[in-house]
This record gives sequence, C-alpha cells and structure tokens, in this order.
Amino acid sequence: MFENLTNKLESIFSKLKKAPSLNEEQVDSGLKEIRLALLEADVALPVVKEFIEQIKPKAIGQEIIRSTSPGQMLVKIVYDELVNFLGEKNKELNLNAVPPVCILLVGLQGSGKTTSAAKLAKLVETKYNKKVFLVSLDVYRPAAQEQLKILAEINQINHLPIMEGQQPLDITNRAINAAKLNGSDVIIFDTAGRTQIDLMMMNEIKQIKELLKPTETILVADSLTGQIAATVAKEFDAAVDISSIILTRVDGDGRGGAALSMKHITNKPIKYIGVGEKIDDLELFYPDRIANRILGMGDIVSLVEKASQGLDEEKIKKAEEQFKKGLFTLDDYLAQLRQMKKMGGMEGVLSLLPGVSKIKQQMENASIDEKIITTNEAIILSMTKKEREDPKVINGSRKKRIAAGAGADISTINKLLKQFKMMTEMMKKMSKGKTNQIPSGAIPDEILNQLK
Ligand SMILES: Nc1nc2c(ncn2[C@@H]2O[C@H](COP(=O)(O)OP(=O)(O)OP(=O)(O)O)[C@@H](O)[C@H]2O)c(=O)[nH]1
Ligand SMILES: [Mg+2]
Repeated sequence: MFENLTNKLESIFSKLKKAPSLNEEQVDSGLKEIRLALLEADVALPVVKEFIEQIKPKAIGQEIIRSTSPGQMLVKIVYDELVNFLGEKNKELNLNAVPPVCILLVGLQGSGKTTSAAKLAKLVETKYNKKVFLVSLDVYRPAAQEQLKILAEINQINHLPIMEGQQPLDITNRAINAAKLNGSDVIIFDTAGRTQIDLMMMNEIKQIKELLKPTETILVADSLTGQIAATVAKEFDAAVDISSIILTRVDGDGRGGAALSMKHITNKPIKYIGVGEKIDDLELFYPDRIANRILGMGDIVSLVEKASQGLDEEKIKKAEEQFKKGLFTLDDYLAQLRQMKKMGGMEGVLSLLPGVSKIKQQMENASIDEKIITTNEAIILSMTKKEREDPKVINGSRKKRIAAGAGADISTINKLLKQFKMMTEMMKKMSKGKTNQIPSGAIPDEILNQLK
C-alpha cells in the first residue's frame, strides 16, 4: 500500500514542470497524497490537518538534492518533520523524589496497564537498579488484583498483599507504609480501567494522585485504537495531567498513527512502547522508527540522506576507475577515510566498489569507530607525499617519525599499512578477476574486527 505512495508521488511530480526546488504546485499535490497516507496510518484528522499546514511552508522552496526526485525529497521532509513532531527519544523515567518514588499508571480498559505495570517494574529493577513494589488499585474488575499479583510472583517482583474489600485510597496509604517499611525505592501503581472517561473514576484518580504525588502519571494507551487514542489522551491529560505515555501493542498491525496523535495533542513524551505480551516486551520509544512505520518509507529516507551527504557522481566514477586500475595510494585511502566519516561507515566506501551489494549488509552491522578513522587520518597526514604514494619505502625510522607526528604508536601504523596492503591486493584481484563479486574472506577478519 505504501510503495504506492512513492509511485503516486512520482507520477504526480512527473506531470509537473521540472524545477530545481520544490514549488508550491508540487508541494500542494504531493501533500495531498501524504495527507491520505497519514489518515490511512490512523492519525487523527485534526492532527493531520495541522501537520500538513505546518509542513507546507517548510517544503516550498526546498532545494532538490541532485540524484533524488522531488517526490523523494518531499517524503524526506515529511519524515524529518514527523520525527521532530514525535519528540525526543529515550526520555528517561522521572525518578527524582524522596523514596519511595511513586509512579501511577492510568488508561482505558484493556489498554495494557496491568501488563505494562509489571514490565515497567522489571525494567526499573534491571535498568535503574531500584527495588520496586507493585500495587494494584483495581478493585472494580474481579481478579484484577490477582492478575498483577501473579505477574509479580512469576517475575519475582515485590508486591502488596491483597486485602479483600479494601478501597483504593486505603490501599494507597497501606502501600506507601509498606513500601517505606520494606525499603522499596519505587512503587508502581496499577489502576482500574475505564470503558470511557468516567467522571467518578477520574475523581478517584485525582484523589489518589494527590495522595501519592507521583513523579510520573503515565497514560497507557493502545496504539491500535488509532483515532480514539487522541481523544482519550486529551481527556486523561485534562483530568489528571499526565506526565508521559506508554504506547502498547506496537507489535500489532497498527500503523503508529496513534503515537503521532497523542504526542501532538498532549505534548507529553511517549517514553516506552509495548511490543508484546511478555515481561521484557517494553522498549524505549524511538521517534524515527514510528515515523518510518507511519510513512513506511525508510528506504527513501536513507537514500535522500545519503545523497545529501554530498557524494557526487564524479567522485564515485573517479574512485571506481582508480580501483579498477589497481591504482590506489594512501592519499586515496585518506580521501576514503574522510568519506567514510561523512557516510558513517565502511559500507559507504564499499558501495563505491562494483558488485559489493552482498557484503554491504554485513558491513552495515559493523558500525565504524570514529576514533580509528581519526587516528588513521592523522597517521597518513604525517607521511610525506612519497610515502603516501609508495608505502613500501616506509621503514623503521620513517615509522618513528610518523608515529611522533601523529601521536600514535608504531603498532597502529603497522596495522594501518597492513590493512592498506590487504585492500590494494583485494582491489587488484577484483579488477583482474572474471568475477565482479568480492570473494568471501577477501575482507580480512582483522579489518572487520577493527571496524566493530
Ligand atoms: N501484543 C501485545 N499485547 C499486549 C501488550 N500489552 C498488553 N497486552 C495484552 O493486552 C491484554 C490486556 O492487557 P492488560 O494489561 O490486562 O490491560 P489493562 O489495561 O490492565 O486492562 P484492564 O485492567 O481490564 O483495564 C492482555 O492480554 C495483555 O497480554 C503489548 O504491548 N502487545
Ligand atoms: Mg488491569
């Protein structure tokens, strides 16, 4: 469905006049399609409207980066704006209070509060190294308290023993006292679900909140509810002033539109997402992943990003010719290292070589250590022109001089020279060989390991 969005954009743009930057006509037509895509992703209508309005002036006049199309450019602009809209990633849980720190979970019936309470407890114990105490205030649904108790027991998390017939406010008081006595750092309170915004129950939450003074009042919301999510978030926020959001069932087939709606309407951060029923299925929220899900266009985005990093075609051609001839000096290597820094990895360099798509994936997983690049850069810069062109002349005394100049030790220089030698050999093999694939093992483990 979403591959269609690119196709649609491409066909719209091909009918319009070519321009060096996005003009109003292009943006208007393109945004119409984006609008539909957002609606299909279940983003609430008012949010879509506002979002599109906000994007329009930003998109008009944007230069179209060479080697990308206007359609791709627009997708990238929309994507960046979505990420922006969805807010900062990895927002830490607020635990800044005198222990026991209280966290209150609220939300509609069945949104995943109880499950999230247990998941969060486990996370706070493991990630923040705190002693957690789980408490259920759900006296309304039969067996709701047992549900949390069982989850706590299975996962060995401390929990408040159930006292039949006790009401939420009394349970709250009992919980705080018990937590103080047993030395808990954090208490996580699970509350009863509402089928809809129910005044009486909202008032109860307000009272509980006043008693607890929680550092976090987290709205647990189901990402599959799409449009409804926005209204729910708004009303909960108005009634009990939520501090953050946990979005559940992100593992389902919703398109993530709820995240955008909720974030936009409440302006409260989404801190975690639920991605399954198991205790460990709680992850930090990454706006770029959700933006990708909403738009379904990660490929285009990375394509435009690469293009905007300024790798122009001439450079690629020249490098390719050099490689084919087996002519490759340390100067070229230096240029590659710098390119690598820009492109963010070995993968970028290898993509210059013919027929490397196979190992590209492998390289993508090996993120490059910037420090190694910087050291290698310093080493090459400390060499004379002759040394760079013909590294064979680099003997012991030259190495000493280079080492002093680069502030590196001899073994690092040796490593670099060895790596360079292997690279040239590999290139020669490739340019001579009948095959245009890099033979497996041609990239020595040593290089791979260094890059890890
Ligand atoms: N796939 C998936 N299922 C989830 C997730 N979070 C919760 N669930 C499931 O959703 C169902 C309801 O979850 P609960 O935690 O009981 O929801 P609740 O908000 O406490 O429900 P009430 O107490 O009745 O209001 C359970 O079967 C959970 O296993 C999630 O992130 N992904
Ligand atoms: Mg529950």
